[in-house]
Amino acid sequence: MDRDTDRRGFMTTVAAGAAATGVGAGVASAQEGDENRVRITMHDDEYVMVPHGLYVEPGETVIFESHVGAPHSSVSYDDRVPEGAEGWDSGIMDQGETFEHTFEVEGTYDYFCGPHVTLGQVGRIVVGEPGGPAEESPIPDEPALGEIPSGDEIVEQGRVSVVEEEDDTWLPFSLVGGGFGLVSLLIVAGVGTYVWNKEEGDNSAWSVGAASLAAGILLMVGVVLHLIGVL
Ligand SMILES: [Cu+2]
Repeated sequence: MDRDTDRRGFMTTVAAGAAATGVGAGVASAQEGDENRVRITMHDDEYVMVPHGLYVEPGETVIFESHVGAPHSSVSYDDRVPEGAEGWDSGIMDQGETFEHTFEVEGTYDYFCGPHVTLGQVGRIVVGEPGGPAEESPIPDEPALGEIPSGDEIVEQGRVSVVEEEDDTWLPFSLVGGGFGLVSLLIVAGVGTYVWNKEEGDNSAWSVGAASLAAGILLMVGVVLHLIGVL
């Protein structure tokens, strides 16, 4: 192989690394929007709904998204929805899966995550005017963080959350995007250094390449461990 061929190969690898970084950024921006979205997720090692108090207008749809700590579900308490209202049960959802429910009847709705209800993963939705059985007795499963807000508080604030929502929703995705970007660049640097200097028979170049590769692989392991909740 001559040097020009090496250089072309190196630049192709750099481009692939840059593309991988771009994919990471795309993951983050796809999380924007959706005012009526509840993330069924984790914060400070606790299972939480974010937000755990949400106001919607009658006829609006709420999207429940299974997030960190999945599998999760979204299930209404049978006896804590307004009279005449339909309950819901998303079934078990893996991370990234969503479930939608449209709320037609005004009142207060309490709900929980099936796998984590005993760990306090519960939430409340108010549609129009608060009311119904959910307002008449305390929720049977206390939230792991904070308190279930009153219906009036939810109407007043729109969203009530014990979690800084941007931290919770953006951080994992920034970590993933940034982590994979960095991993790509380190692997590109490792392979590139090796290819670039192969002809020279320079052992120090081998060391730089091997160190970058090792760092890239270690980082990737770290990102994966973070994703599955070990780190
Ligand atoms: Cu859960």
